[in-house]
Amino acid sequence: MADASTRDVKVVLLGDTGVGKSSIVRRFVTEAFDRYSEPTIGASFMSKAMQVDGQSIKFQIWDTAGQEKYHSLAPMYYRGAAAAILVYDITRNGSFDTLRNWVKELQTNGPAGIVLSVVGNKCDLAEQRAVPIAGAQEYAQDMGAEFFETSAKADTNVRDVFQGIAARLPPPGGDGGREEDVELGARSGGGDGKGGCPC
Ligand SMILES: Nc1nc2c(ncn2[C@@H]2O[C@H](COP(=O)(O)OP(=O)(O)OP(=O)(O)O)[C@@H](O)[C@H]2O)c(=O)[nH]1
Ligand SMILES: [Mg+2]
Repeated sequence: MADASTRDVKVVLLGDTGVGKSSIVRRFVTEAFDRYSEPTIGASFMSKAMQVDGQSIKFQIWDTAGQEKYHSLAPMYYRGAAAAILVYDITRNGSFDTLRNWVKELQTNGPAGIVLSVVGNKCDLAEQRAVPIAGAQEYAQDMGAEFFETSAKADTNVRDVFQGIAARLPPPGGDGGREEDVELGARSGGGDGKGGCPC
C-alpha cells in the first residue's frame, strides 16, 4: 500500500498489437526484455514506484491488448487514467495510423485533461524505419503530447517516458489527478496478471 506521501498515478498503454507496449512496461518495471513476448490477453497490470523531483510516485500501469478483438475493453482501462502512453512501431506505418485512432478515441471518450505521450518504439531498428521522426514529433506536438522514440530492447528512453509524465501531471488534489478509482492492491508489485478490471 502506498503511504500518504506517495502519489498513485494511473497510466494506460494503448497501441497496435506487436508495437512493444508490454515490452516497454517490462523494461520499466523489471529491467528485462523478452524477444518472444506473447500478445497480451485483455490487459495486464504492473506497478512501479519512482522518485521524481523529490516526490514519490507510484505508477499503476495498465498495459492493454492491441489485438482488434480486445478494442472494446479499452475504455475500462483508460477510464480515470491520469496519463496515456500511445505506442507505435517506427518500422510500421500502419501502427502510427492506429495510434492516431486511439488519440481520437481518447479525445472523444477519454478523461478530461489526460496527459498524453506519443512513443515510437523499436528505435534500435532504425535501418528499417518507416515512420519519419519529424512528422511523428509534429503530430505529437499538435496533440499536446510529449514525444519519445524508445527501444525496450536496448533500454532507450523508457524511464524518460514515465519521468516526463510525472513532470506534466497537474498538482495533487486537482481535478486531473484521477486517483480516486485506483484500487489495485492485489496485483501490485511487478506481477504480470492477465485480464482483470481496473474499476
Ligand atoms: N527490436 C525490438 N523489438 C521489440 C522492441 N519492443 C518489443 N519488441 C518485440 O516486439 C514483439 C511484440 O512485443 P510486445 O511487447 O509483446 O507487443 P505489444 O504491443 O504488447 O503487443 P500486444 O500485447 O499484442 O498488444 C516482441 O517480439 C518483442 O520482443 C524493441 O524495442 N525493439
Ligand atoms: Mg502486450
